[in-house]
Amino acid sequence: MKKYKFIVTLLGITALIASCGNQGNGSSNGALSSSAAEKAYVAPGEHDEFYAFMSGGYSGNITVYGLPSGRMFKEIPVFSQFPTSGYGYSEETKPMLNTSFGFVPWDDSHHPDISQTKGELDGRWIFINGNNTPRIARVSLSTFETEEIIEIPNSAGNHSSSFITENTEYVVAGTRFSVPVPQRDMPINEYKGNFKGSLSFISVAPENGRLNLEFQLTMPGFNYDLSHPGRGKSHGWFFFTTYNTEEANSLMEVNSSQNDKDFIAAINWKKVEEYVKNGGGTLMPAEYAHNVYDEHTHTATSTMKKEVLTVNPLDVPGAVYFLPTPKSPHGCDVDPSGQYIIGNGKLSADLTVHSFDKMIAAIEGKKFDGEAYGIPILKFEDVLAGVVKSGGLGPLHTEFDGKGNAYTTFFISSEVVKWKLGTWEVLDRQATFYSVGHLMIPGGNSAKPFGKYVVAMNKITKDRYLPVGPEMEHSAQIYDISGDKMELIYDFPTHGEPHYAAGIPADMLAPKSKKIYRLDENKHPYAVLNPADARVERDGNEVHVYMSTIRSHFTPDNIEGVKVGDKVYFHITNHEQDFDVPHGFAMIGQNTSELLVMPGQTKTSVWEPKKVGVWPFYCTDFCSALHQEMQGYVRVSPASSDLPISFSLGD
Ligand code: RUQ
Ligand code: CUA
Repeated sequence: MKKYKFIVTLLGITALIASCGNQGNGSSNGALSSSAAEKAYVAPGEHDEFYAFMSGGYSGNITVYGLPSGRMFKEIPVFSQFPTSGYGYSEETKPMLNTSFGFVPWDDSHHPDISQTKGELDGRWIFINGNNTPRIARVSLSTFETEEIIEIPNSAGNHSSSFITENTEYVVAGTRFSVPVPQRDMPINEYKGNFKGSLSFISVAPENGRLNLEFQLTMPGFNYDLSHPGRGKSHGWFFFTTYNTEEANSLMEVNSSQNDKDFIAAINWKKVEEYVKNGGGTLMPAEYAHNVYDEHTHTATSTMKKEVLTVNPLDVPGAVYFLPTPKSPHGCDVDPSGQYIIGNGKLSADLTVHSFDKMIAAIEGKKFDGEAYGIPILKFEDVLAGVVKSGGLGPLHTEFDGKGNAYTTFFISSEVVKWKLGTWEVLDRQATFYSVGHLMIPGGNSAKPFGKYVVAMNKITKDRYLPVGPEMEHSAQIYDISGDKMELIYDFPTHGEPHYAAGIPADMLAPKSKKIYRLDENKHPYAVLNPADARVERDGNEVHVYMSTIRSHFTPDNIEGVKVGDKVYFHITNHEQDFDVPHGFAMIGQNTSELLVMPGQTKTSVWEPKKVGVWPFYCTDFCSALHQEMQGYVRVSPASSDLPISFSLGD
């Protein structure tokens, strides 16, 4: 451990020397402010400057952090069941995880993206993709709860997702793995020419965020890895990196790395949209779930959709072009002006920067270099704006600071490299610990980045923290980028595997963060709005408990007349109307998780009693000095019993 401290100290000294030698641009590089600890320190009781929403990778969720403190505020359950709140366990939220494959209680979440208006963050919603069972989720940035999940048919490994257009017209989802479309029984080695890659455009209703899968472009069977929207001058276009243009289906690490160049696919979605509005496209049978959570009934519903509109790119001339891009590109990033499209060939050292203006000129001049499945390929030299001779290895992702600089991560050489847009010169490089994947600057994927910090999200942790067995949480580092040189100011563990993240100034979200649900707006069909209406009703072998909670009791708290073989529904309404006073509910032997019921909310927990006896339930959240008294009993009689239902409180 001492050794590492020593190295860190050395690095600190190096940074200090570097910043001393660079007095050009003043204040933030001065000797006093070079105290890294001070820059990351947010005093107890003080609030952070930014929210950072990190994808949870194989946790399926999103975690919320503060910047620059690196403090974790919340885990928002999205694609995974979450016993901490009862998400995916309560009757109300189970439909959120419904899919055409049935109930899928997990996913792999990669790329959060915050809604935008005119290319700038607007803080209404955050979207994220489920990679494994293709889905897109919309999370409210006032309740910080998942409100909607839509499944994507004809997709597999939903990875070039979920990125949004400049005015949140669409959230875009692309398939990483091409598959037979429609799915069918066929030999795998007949992949080439037969499998397809679907790029899906999901509209977002401006008033309430509702998602609708408008159309799917049926592209050649490549792997569509990442994507980003055009903005400003390139608004109306969307760019996707591809790899495996070889269309290999086995030993991919060799066979899909044969071509010197793969493509960035440039999609003029406005053209496709117009084509579709004029009746273009083919309706194809499909099956995909659309799940919506209603804030007033506190309940989700799942609807199975039956059709999807597919578009053959060859039917929309001028809508799709390929830009040759070296060496199996991964990241596909667009600068804040919309002029530069950066493709990071993960097997190369150099970054390829394409020019939007040059692309348009080449298209207008009809200067093509052949075609792939009928889609015109532009000439590499005609669209190239420049090459960044990075000196690093394994470039992955790029973000922007809004001051004319770009920052690219290098997985193999474990570093972030800062370079200048337009001159392509490398300005600075800082080590990451270790093997960095994505990086994030708040607003770094918009027309208006807030270029004060960059967060590097690493794949390998190794010796950064105390060992905790073979598996470590992934590490992240925060760098201050307000000066000429990046300065490492903090290092913190994350949860799951944060692929991408999205950040936003705290003052855009904090004032509108919801504090309670209003009881008088509760439209849950099983809500108890007045404790006097609390009751227990039998309906065949179903028992419905209409229960209310307030510090510090359940109403009712003694229930008799329940029998073995019954199915007992506890519908629990929290009557608190104070910020941060949830009550919990847990029943002994229940085959599900506890529930955490927010003030004004109703949630339902199911219990199927298996044994005769008197069984307790209790509140799981320490809600008051008398929280330990917040408990009750259910008497369970034999299946043959004819004891009638009765219930009480205080007698
Ligand atoms: S990935 S580390 Cu976005 Cu899933 Cu690049
Ligand atoms: Cu309610 Cu503890």
